[in-house]
Amino acid sequence: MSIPDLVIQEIRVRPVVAPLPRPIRTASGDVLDAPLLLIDVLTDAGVTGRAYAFAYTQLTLRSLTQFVRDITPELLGKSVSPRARMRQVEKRLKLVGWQGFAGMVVGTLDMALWDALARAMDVPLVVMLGGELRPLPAYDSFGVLDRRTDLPWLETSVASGFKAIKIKLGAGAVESDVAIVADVRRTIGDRVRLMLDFNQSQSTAGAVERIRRLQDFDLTWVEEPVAAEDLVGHREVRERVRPVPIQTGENWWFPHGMANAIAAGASDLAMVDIMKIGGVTGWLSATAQAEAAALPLSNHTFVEPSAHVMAVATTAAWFEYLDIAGAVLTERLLLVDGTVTARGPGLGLDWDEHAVARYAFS
Ligand code: SMN
Ligand code: MG
Repeated sequence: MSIPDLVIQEIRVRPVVAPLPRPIRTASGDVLDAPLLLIDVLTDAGVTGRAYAFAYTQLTLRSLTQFVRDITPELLGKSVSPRARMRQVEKRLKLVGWQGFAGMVVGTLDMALWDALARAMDVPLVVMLGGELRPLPAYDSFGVLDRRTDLPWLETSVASGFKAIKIKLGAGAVESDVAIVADVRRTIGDRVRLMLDFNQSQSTAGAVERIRRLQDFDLTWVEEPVAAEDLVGHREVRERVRPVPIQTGENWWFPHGMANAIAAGASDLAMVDIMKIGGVTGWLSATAQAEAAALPLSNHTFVEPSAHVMAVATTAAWFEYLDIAGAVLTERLLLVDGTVTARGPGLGLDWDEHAVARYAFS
């Protein structure tokens, strides 16, 4: 069976605001619902590639929608060749740069093109990438927790099979961080792994102080302690809090964003956002970079596409289970014995059209 020569016939874009299973409160702002851009790439062979962009806030949805509409004429009639289309738009947007709307749209279109190819071959994307469907150890990802009400969520997670939990910190005083981590460690026990995420909220000195106060709680990693683009700050925190591992990467834009962070020695681990890294095409570069730098590689939300690309990553580590699009899908990606396995064909995304209509954003 050869990869068919598909041609892009139409690109549909639909903004939605979908409900989340629980709010994602962070020290840098709260995500109380999921503003998503659903993209369908229709081809001449009747195969449709699907993907979604995560807009983080409703403020960007209309602009992202318009950008898809504006770039579409340059893609119609072109082959469904993700690498050729990436080269095409890279040349077109060179002066703009990837950070922001352009990168978010290009990364999502790339995912949809890869989805179309794999669907045309009627295989899961992971198989087309030369891998196989395999269970990925997952951690349950929470926001900033309220000690008074949220601890039962953790008990439910551990009871459902998660062997690792991430919580977010940094929203209050150091003492409140210490108190919540002590409560969480007491709630999940010593055998469940614990990751912390400051979501870029601390100064270098503040991050060092908080991590040193928390280091005895057996931390698997501490994520984005300072501003994502502050690579020197990440490296300084990393050197001053050793052996506590520093994690970052969800805000690396395209492969060069990752290369710059690795060169700066910014982190001990890497967690790559498949939209911001440049879709599947960008992720495949990230896989190679993580392998060369011996960085354990994790995903950032986007559970459905990430389950495919993590399965072919040689340094694949913990899988972030943070479901942001499940409310508009016919089937959520589910946890089985603490693991997640990709589903096909393609990325395994099928829109629940009733839900899409219900959560439509205009
Ligand atoms: C996060 C922040 C905002 C939205 C989704 C996820 C977070 C994470 O940084 O790592 O899960
Ligand atoms: Mg994070």
